[in-house]
Amino acid sequence: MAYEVKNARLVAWVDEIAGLCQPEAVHWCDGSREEYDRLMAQMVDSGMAEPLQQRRHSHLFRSDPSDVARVEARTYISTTSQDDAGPTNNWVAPDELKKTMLALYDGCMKGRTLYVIPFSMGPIGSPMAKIGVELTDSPYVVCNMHIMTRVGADVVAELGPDGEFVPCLHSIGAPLEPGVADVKWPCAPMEQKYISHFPEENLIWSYGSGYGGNALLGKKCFALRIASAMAHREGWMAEHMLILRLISPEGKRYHIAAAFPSACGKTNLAMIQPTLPGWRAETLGDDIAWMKIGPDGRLYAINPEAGFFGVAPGTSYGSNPVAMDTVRENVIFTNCALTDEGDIWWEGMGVPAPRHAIDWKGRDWTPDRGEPAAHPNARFTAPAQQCPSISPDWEAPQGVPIDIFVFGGRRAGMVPLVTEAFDWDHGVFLGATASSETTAANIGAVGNLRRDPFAMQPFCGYNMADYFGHWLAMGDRLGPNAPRIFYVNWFRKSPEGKWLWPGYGENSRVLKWMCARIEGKVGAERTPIGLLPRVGDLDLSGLQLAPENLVELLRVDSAMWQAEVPDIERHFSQFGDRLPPRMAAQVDQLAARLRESQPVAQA
Ligand code: GTP
Ligand code: SPV
Ligand code: MN
Repeated sequence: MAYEVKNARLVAWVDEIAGLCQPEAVHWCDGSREEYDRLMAQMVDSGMAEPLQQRRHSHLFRSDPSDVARVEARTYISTTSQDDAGPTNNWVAPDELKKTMLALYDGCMKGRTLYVIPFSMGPIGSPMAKIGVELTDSPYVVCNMHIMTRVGADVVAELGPDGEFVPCLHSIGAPLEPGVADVKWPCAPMEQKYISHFPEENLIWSYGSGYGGNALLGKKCFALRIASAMAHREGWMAEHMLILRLISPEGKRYHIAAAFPSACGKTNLAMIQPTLPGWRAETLGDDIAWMKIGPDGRLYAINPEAGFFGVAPGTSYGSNPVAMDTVRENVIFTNCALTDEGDIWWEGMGVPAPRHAIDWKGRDWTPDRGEPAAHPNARFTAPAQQCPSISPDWEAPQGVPIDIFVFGGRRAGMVPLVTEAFDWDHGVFLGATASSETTAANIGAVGNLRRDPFAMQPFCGYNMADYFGHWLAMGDRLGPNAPRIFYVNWFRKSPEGKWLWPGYGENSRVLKWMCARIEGKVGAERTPIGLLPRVGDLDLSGLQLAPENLVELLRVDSAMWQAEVPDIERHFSQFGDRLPPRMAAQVDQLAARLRESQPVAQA
């Protein structure tokens, strides 16, 4: 061990888990480059990892075809009372779930090493940072955690003899019997997978999956599900949000935090290269924001992560050049295709498909195959600090003050390009009723419309109705310092299935309108669903956009929205008495505005 562990609770817990899981060895991780390289070399030897000839210090992994994304159906919020988990979470009573999982954990690490990963979410020493310790039998998880979090001796020192940490137990659920050859991506069958959270004791138990948010427990499990429950108790916020600094030509800074569901554009917006002359952007985070009210009464955000676990397909020099430059070296690629030259490739990379490649399942692939070479949820794991647009303040311990909240989703129809909330309560209503078509980031059907409130449907560690109430309470505390709230939809399609809006860097035009709204420099039209830019309010200089597209992007179809009201009522009715009355009032107000539907009044 490269450091001394004085934390008695940690030592006792590691002993207890080692006794339960019966690993062959226990290794305390120090987070060093040497450790990373040693584990990678072992995984290259075992055939699990493929070093990439064309990218320095980078490797490709192929997961088991059954283990390619988060598993919401196997994810549990285990509270004493089911009501505290609420209707949007899977629930099993803690005693019962623990009994089931203890049976699975019994001897589950036989023939493997138990790695102890002390990690910090947030810059070490930041008043907003929190410490976790992940125990895992996956060296792939260790290397990913090296990139995604801050790992090592500094964390153990910060923890001290009696510091608090969140215990995060992870096993791939594939004990290795003596003499049996390992498979390349060991994991357990679906019905044995459990991604379990015990928010009443800040505890995480994950079993059976080695992929992404199921296994890198600092991310969704800790920084969102457990942290959201902590934040509710303690009066702060843990959100599925990117953090972006937008700088106007005059040098004025705006900090934007935006919540879109998985695979709906957070990483892309976080790394935006504004197409509007003079506007610049800096990246602070691409997936999670922890926010607290500062001494000046404003809301300050930090990114608890240290890397990006980004969607690969669709990432190109055309769509996201910053991401392309971020993944040139020191990267872990998972489920991308491998070219004959020893580089990775994916659909939508903006370069022609290779004539031959090895696909994500490890098979020979040619473009005529009729199947994608990369899995739609193929990912890159890359250090944030090597992102060319990373903000000099991305590790500022106090965070950055948020001016603008943006919610959104992926909707081919109806939802306009951008809407501004009338006020905080209405903004919370927009977040609470957010809807999106499902994506490959979860195992399950893709393209199904569902409500995904605040992009937190899969990540809220307590009753979602109480979460709405928490947002209302935070707004009350913030008062005039509350960020302004907007709702966007980059994903409108024509009847022929073409994007109506170019997206990516051109989204800066929408962001500019938001900033101008804050400054009171631009108008808006009052519609039943919120404040919308009029055609002349958006800066579209230099953009070739068909006028009929723009009209469609900014159109509010009252009849369609009227049909949406019963669906919103159904969505809210699942919360029963627990729904804050202020949210119920918002539905009534929306219905009334739609009935009246008085067009065009100036805001
Ligand atoms: P998670 O990591 O799962 O939380 O996803 P994310 O929200 O960070 O999504 P990401 O930015 O990785 O985008 C997912 C997909 O949406 C990619 O294929 C992008 O190319 C695509 N996308 C992102 N922004 C836009 C946009 O403005 N317009 C269009 N048409 N597609 C976009
Ligand atoms: C998401 O699904 O929102 C992700 C990827 O960011 S994962 O870490 O797998 O949850
Ligand atoms: Mn995400």
